[in-house]
Amino acid sequence: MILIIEDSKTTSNAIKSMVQKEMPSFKVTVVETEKDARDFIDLNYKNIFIVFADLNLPDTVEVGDIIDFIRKYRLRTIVLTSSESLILRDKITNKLNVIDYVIKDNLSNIQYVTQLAKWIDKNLNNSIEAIIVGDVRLNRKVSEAILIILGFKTYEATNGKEALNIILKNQQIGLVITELEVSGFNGVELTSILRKNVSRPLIIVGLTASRNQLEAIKFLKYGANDYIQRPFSKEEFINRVRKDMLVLEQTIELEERIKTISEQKAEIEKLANTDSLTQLYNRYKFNLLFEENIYKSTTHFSPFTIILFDIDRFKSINDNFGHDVGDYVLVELPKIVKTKLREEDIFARWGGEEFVILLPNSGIARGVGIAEKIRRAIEIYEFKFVKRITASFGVSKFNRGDTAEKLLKRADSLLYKAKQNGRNRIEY
Ligand code: GH3
Ligand code: MG
Ligand code: MG
Repeated sequence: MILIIEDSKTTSNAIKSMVQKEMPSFKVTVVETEKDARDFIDLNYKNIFIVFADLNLPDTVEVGDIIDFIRKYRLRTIVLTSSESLILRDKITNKLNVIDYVIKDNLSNIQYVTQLAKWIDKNLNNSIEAIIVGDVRLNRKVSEAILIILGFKTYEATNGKEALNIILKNQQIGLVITELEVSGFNGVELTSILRKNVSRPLIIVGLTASRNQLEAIKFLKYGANDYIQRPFSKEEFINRVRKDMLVLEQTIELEERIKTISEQKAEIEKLANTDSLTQLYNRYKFNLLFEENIYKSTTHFSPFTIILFDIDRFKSINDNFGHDVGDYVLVELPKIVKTKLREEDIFARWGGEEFVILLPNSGIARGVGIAEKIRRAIEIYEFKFVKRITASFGVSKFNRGDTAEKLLKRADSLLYKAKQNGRNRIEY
């Protein structure tokens, strides 16, 4: 829930409609006096996400009382004021629970704080964590207080080594706020170590009181995203962190998009190269690898051999047992064949019930040997339904000067010859 404490209807309506537009999941409640505000908060503080609070209400005794009351409940507060007085601004925004102030009736100002509230809500929902690195406890506490109202869960580390351990252990840490000088490491060392050891997107922001520009620039050079010069105002700190974190969000989004695209690409590639029934390479992929091997063989003088084989009388399997049983044989047969091949051998479905194997670094002897092993393995395998089947083979070695077509034609003629000579045999 979002609470608006404001006696001017014009102002509360402007804020309410902006909030409802930007953060539609939140219920908005408006109260007009301090008394109503106190009563409402006493009862509902657990459900309040953020309070917009006017400082001058009809029953206000002392300006700022209401802020102190809200602070007791640790509720995030945005102050509504009608003047941009610096004194007021410092006095109010220095309070721990105050995130920012708004000049009433300035619509773009209202829009700005609403966006800020929306961002804080997102931080809480995404459970983004931050680590604060520095020797001085008080300095860490200043950063911590701001980061907590911004919706971060925080860790603290007093030196670089400790910081590195915590960051490596906690994957949700997306933001590192580090002093430029810390014992053990300095911020520059820590940054470069983090960049080397953490692959996930990480925003690193440095804090320094030193006016040493060179050191700060070195810090950026080693991979920091930003640095903040002391003394800084809460407004500056918040806006720098917010801007830096936007980079993180965009990086994560971009990485996710790249991942999806490369997954899609791999899927498309697989589809383009694979025979859908047998999951073997298809003819298209085989031809690519065939050309590659011809090139390799020509430049490295390494031999290769191809085996073309075709199931005998496959048509009768379809005729006698049905097309589905024919399909089953086409899926089952490659499993037998693969047990006789090495990792680097290329095995593809050439078409129909015809298969092709390319054996890199193999002469005719290995080609014939493998073909014989496969022939034998098929012959003795007991297929479901059809029991025994056989296949015929043509084996041919690549000769210098061969084109893919020429070599295949030779293998095909040999396969034809094997069929002519009685099937279930090898010709080479
Ligand atoms: P041969 O011993 O001379 O090779 O005789 P065959 O019957 O095996 O040869 P033919 O070329 O006459 O028949 C091949 C059959 O394979 C014809 C075709 O319907 C069938 N076929 C081709 N692709 C598939 C497929 O994906 N699934 C099934 N079930 N059958 C297929
Ligand atoms: Mg056949
Ligand atoms: Mg055939």
